[in-house]
Amino acid sequence: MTANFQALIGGKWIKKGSLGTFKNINPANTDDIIGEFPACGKEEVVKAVASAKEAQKKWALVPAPKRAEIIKRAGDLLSEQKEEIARLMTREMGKILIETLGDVQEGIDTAYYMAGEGRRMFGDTVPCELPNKFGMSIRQPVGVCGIITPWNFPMAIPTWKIFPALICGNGIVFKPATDTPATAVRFVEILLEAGAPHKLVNLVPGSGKVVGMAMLEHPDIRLISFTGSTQIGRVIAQKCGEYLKRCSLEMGGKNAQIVMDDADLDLALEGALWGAFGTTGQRCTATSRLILHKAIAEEFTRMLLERAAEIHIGDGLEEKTEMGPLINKAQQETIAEYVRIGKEEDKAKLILGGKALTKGKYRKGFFFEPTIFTGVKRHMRIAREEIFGPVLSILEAENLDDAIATLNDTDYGLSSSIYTRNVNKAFKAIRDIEAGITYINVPTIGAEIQLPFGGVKNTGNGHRESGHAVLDTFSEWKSVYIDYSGKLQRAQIDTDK
Ligand code: UN1
Repeated sequence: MTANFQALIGGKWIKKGSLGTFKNINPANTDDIIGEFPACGKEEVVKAVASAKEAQKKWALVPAPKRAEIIKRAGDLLSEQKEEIARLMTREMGKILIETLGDVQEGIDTAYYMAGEGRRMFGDTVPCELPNKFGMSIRQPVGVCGIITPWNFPMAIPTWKIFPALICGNGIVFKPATDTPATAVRFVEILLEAGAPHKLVNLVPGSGKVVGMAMLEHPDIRLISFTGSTQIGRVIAQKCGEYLKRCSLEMGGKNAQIVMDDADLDLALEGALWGAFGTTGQRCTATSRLILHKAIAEEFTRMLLERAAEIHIGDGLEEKTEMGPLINKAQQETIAEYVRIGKEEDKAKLILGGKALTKGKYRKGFFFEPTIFTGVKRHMRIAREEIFGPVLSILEAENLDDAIATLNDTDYGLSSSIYTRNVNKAFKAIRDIEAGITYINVPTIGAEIQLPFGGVKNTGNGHRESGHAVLDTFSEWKSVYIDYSGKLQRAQIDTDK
């Protein structure tokens, strides 16, 4: 197994980085060490960038439909190895098998979508204002792209970034999260097997402080695409500002689900459970606030409490498990700290959970109970800060306007949801909710890859992943004017002749 867990720098797999190695641990069972991984440093980043830069020049000349064939093959290989990769992913990051299968599926979907872009990548052809003149816009590569990804979607998120980067003709320096390097290795192996040039794609595992920082400061990395916390995103944005790098950030969320008094409560209940406790709440799209119309608040809270108390917690590879562990000890401590904060905030009431599970079969993992607070008010920290765990804050609203105002009363703006059977209310919510994604009668999680993904306010910096929108991140527009009149024609000046 160890042979698989290497870094890929300049077309060569290496076992050790300049900073040695680090261990990858199963969060459901700390006795289970998945492997040792090279801890890379600046030296490896410099080599990786040089390699990607050189290889990118050739790759940019490969016709996009040919690049697409490689991406399509990568999709096929992901498909063939879906189950095996999903099992490895559950082992390294804890979420349950159906979710890790879904994570790989998201990568497959992106591969096939982006392979299609190889024959599209639409630009514009436009009429020109002068006779015998032609105008069009084409997409060109950006150069070397720095890809920095989180641990919660170890396959989906790297594929969201790397497939579009490749179809647009770019070179890759990829730093996966230190908690999930094994899935990243599998992905890069698949890219090579599918035919991606060895020196074009570089995998540089290591810490954000060292590897990430070296990527930010390297002048030949022209673009950084990052998914992670708003705190780190700010640092990245500042650095990219200093170096005038293009930078696409997908950061935190404090997503809410509204349940109106006319909603199908059973349906809304399924949505709330899945949105809040799926992936143990560790999605940027997770439902961390539930905004209940006051007329149904009591009944819905009772329904939710009953079901949430029954969620089966355990190792994500066991079939009966509905919620796996948190990613690591630090995250377990953070969640416990938020519960402490919640308990101290005036009038918030802990009605379920609130504790790390540390005994019996849970003693070797980073488990946490599904946790629900009621009586939460907009100003409270548990209503405002991203927690990234199985903690749900319930707020009440007087009516639709109040519910939307409560939903919008956050620094973030990624995902949002409303359950209502009233079409007028649904459309008002679509118009007035401040978020990159709004779901009607669907939970806040589960975006499909053919629509743009990203958020407003402190969630993003104006870019989107997925859909064709992501191509705007990974390509530069070039406008082309072709004058076949054989004479100088001056735009804006010779137009009346
Ligand atoms: C994330 O949490 O960063 O929409 C991504 C969803 C998934 C992707 C989540 N398709 O919940």
